[in-house]
Amino acid sequence: MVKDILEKPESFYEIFERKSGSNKLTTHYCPGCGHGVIHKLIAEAMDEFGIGDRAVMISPVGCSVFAYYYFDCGNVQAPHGRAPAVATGIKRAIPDSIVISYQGDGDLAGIGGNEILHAANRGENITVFFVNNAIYGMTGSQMAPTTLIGQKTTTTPYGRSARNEGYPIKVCELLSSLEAPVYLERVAITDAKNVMKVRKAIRKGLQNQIEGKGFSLIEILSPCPTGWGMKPVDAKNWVDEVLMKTFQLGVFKDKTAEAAPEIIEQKEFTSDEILKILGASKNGSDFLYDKPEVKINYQNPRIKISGFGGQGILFLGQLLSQSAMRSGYYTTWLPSYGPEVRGGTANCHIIISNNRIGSPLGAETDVLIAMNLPSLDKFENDVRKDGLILVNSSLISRNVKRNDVEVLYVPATELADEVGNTKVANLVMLGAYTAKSKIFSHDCVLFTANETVKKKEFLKVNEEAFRKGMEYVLNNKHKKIKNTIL
Ligand SMILES: Cc1ncc(C[n+]2csc(CCOP(=O)(O)OP(=O)(O)O)c2C)c(N)n1
Ligand code: SF4
Repeated sequence: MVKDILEKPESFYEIFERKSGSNKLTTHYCPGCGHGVIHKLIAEAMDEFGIGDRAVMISPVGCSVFAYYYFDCGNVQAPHGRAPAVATGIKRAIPDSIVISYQGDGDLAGIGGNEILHAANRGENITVFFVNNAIYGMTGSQMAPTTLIGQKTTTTPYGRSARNEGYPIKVCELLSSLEAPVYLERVAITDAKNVMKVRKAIRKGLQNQIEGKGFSLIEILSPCPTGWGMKPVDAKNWVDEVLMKTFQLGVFKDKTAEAAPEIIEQKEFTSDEILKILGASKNGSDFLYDKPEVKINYQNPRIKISGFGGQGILFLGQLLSQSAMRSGYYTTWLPSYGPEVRGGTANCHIIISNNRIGSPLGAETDVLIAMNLPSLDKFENDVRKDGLILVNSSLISRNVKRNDVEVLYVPATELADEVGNTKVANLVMLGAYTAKSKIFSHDCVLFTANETVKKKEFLKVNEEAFRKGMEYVLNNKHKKIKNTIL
């Protein structure tokens, strides 16, 4: 039974704070745009099913990218067209979540055409709302895969021609040839009668997921007055009179009645099992080091390691993360690739925690390992108050400017040279950090390094470098700054 809701759905945020302090009560959509209405119908359905606290909305790339400013639920923004892949990952990791993939036609049928095909073919238990406005709204009205033959867009100024650009892709018809999808329907945002059908279809798509029935996709024909260069009323009429001739409304597949609910047993893995899966167990047997007692200031660190390409920055991060795994912590390792690899700074972000980790990236850093000056310049201010900065004082000839953090000046490159290989400055820093934080045992780190390093001739030099770093800190030499202080 459909309930009338005459107020703002609870599944929307109270205010739409797109920019801090903007406090908007309205959406950013153009007048007459279908997205706002569809958002409201989804939010009402979420209220009705009471799924707000377990729903995850995947925002696409396109006009609806800001869904996360409106829906008061879990929100993830996916790269262009990749929402079905992101939805798959979330649903499989958390089967109890209600995952909504919200996508435009450029996003779903263009760049993401392959993604949706395979998610549908796998029968993922997700709900996809496919907003078909036959154009790329956000980027200035370019042709979409669903643009009609003869329709003028900025990239088809003489109208789409089948010969040049092919035919409009009919997603519901296409997916209906697949075995797995449970429910495929095309509806339209036009008059009140059609809006009620959209409402019903949205509810059904969500209900299917709640009952574990499988893949549902609701294609919603939606006006884009701005993209089409029409007044809102004309745009609505154009959906009715023109768009629907190519994209006929109706149910293209409905196996809801016979679809058996999927029962997923979620297995909890023990730390030992995880190590085995990751191939991190010693000689194939279960192997875990004890977690040492760690001073409160060094617990659960979010670590940034930064330097230039060739300094083994990412490898150092891997060693930290793997040592953390072997010591029974939760951990993430997030490398940053980008233009940096061509000579600037390379960096990675590691989290080591006693608790489950929500995101691999935090706004603040507890520990910064700066291997060169640009890294210190760039990340010094991201370190939290009372955090820790390890400075490779061989290459950084200035003091840390902050006076509210702890600093270890370690001449890592020189110490590495002393053991005969400049490249193991990263291992020196690993030794220094291990000695300072005592977050894992040095046996654990050495074992990890030995397991990880493929060329066995490096084992000795790695170990020496690691010990040099440890000794340097344990002997309290790190307070002395060797280089010129600017
Ligand atoms: C990888 C990538 N390619 C291209 C773009 C540019 N881009 C942004 S939105 C968009 C089209 C979105 O159109 P549609 O999915 O139909 O959504 P609408 O804006 O109409 O709601 C494109 C091509 C991008 N952001 N990322
Ligand atoms: S450009 Fe089109 S799809 Fe985007 S907000 Fe405006 S009307 Fe809506």
